[in-house]
Amino acid sequence: MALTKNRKILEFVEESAELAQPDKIVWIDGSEAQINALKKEAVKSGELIKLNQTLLPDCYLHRTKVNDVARVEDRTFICTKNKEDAGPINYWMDPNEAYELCNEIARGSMKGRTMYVIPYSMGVVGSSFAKYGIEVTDSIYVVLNMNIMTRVGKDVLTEIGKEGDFIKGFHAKCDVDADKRYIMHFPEDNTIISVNSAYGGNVLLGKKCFALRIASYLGKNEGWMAEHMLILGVTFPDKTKKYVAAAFPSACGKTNLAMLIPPKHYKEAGYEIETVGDDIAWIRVGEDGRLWAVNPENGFFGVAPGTNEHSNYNALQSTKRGTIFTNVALNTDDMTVWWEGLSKELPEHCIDWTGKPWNPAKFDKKDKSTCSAHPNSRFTAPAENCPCISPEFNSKTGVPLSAIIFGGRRASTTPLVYQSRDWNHGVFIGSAMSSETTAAATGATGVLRHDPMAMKPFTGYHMGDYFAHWVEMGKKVKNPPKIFNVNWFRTDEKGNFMWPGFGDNMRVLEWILKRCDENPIDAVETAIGYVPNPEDIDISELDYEICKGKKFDKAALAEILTVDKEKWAKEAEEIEGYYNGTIGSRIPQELWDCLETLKKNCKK
Ligand code: OXD
Ligand code: MN
Repeated sequence: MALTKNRKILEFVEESAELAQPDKIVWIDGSEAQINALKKEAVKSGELIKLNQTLLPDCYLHRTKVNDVARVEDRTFICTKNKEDAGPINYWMDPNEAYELCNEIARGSMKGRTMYVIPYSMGVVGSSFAKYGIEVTDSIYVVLNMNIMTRVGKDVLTEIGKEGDFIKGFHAKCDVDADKRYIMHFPEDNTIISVNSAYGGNVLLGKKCFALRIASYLGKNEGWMAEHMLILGVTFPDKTKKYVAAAFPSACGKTNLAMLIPPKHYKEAGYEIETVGDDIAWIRVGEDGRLWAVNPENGFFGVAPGTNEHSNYNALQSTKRGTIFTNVALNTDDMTVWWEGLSKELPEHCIDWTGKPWNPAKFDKKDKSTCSAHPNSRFTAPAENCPCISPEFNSKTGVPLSAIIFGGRRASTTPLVYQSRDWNHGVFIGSAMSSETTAAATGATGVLRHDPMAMKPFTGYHMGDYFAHWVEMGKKVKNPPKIFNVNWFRTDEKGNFMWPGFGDNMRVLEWILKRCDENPIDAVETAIGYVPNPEDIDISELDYEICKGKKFDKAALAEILTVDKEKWAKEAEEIEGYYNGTIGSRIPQELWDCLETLKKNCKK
């Protein structure tokens, strides 16, 4: 039975049903009884595998089709009336053509299936940040994941009310045919359509599709920002707190930074980290002239491989109950899960992510095809499980930001950390970000590509206008956060990482926040911005081997803080090529000016 009298919602559901012709329509009310019944049904049909309920209570494993394991950027479209408005780096399709194409694909596709209607909220229901969506889908997996990742249920419908607006999301898995897979966004119609996929990033429509692509477009028009950023809080020994948002491309360690455990001597001194979010931040200007951020999600859709007790204890703990694992290995000895990097010892009896017995003797960590878990295998875990979840997680106003951090995977050139000279220079740094590609999207991995503000795959409009929006936002904030860039991934000539990363990133965070003090710690002005004096980064009690027998020391720190002007002159040329050749005409003058300054500084 329909759970609302909102005419627009009823029409959307009716139209979707007329098109897809499901046998049955089920409204998701968010009750435990309904969710439990769906889990049972999914286990019965084989869509979910029930895991060891003593060791992993209420946890399940799901396997996608082998052709459906990551976001598909080349099949993800922004469908604006004018092609120009989607911009030069989004795939574009004419909206009429896109609707027609998807309707053709989806027609009758739910025959013999049930269509679920999911009312969900991005943000705390009833808060001024919150935005609402209705996703219809023929996948129980989607319902159960949405129920973890967003706030689902009747109270969302009550908030939308009789007349309220919402984002329409239509998902039909069809035959999971990769050649007919489309993820379409219609920002001018507040609509998303996803067909022929069942992989999280393509089908949990609240996440990338709504909370980033559609929301970034809404943010531009309404004067706020939707960003691909984690949010964390740092408590200092004197019990004061500061909050930071950080944008790194997919699978570059946002979840790890958001949940980091400080080194022992920091903990003993009283430093603590709390997690507000690990992937998405919605940011508004507060009445106090600062930027305030909320995490619109309700769970973590984290990358499993590499997650272990040491790399991210808090993430691992978050997966211990109420979690859905996707494409990890099944340890048949005790019906738990395993993935590469979870433990040093390899389990003897596993079924790999494709459903076949796995032979640990053949495992070669350099050959992905021998892995038991897919490199982009995931856990969908409730945020409330996280031992370091922030008390502000459910705040209706969000948290005030002291710093914004950009970062990517760069083997060379980019120092461990540097600070922009001012807001616009910070926007320039974000706009010029490049990073090596990862398994989060289909295509080659390890290829250096531009990924401005880590938003290349997620901006719902023209990237030049997006840069201009950042510049405009800077004019509205009286007390803007300071902007920084970090690079945890610098390597030596043998390819060894030169910085330990993980918990030791606390040492860099400390410097960043000291730069945000009223009386900031000193720094060295360089061609690209402010770099720490090496003695101002605490490397005490750091035990890290850069390469065989060589310990990380002051000299190694100085090396990863160097700014090589020759390399940066080349980088500036490269950025100019990207600006001119790829983004083009809509780049604001303020950023061109920053580029000129960089070029000049590198010549001096
Ligand atoms: C994600 C991604 O899943 O960025 O968060 O791909
Ligand atoms: Mn992401």
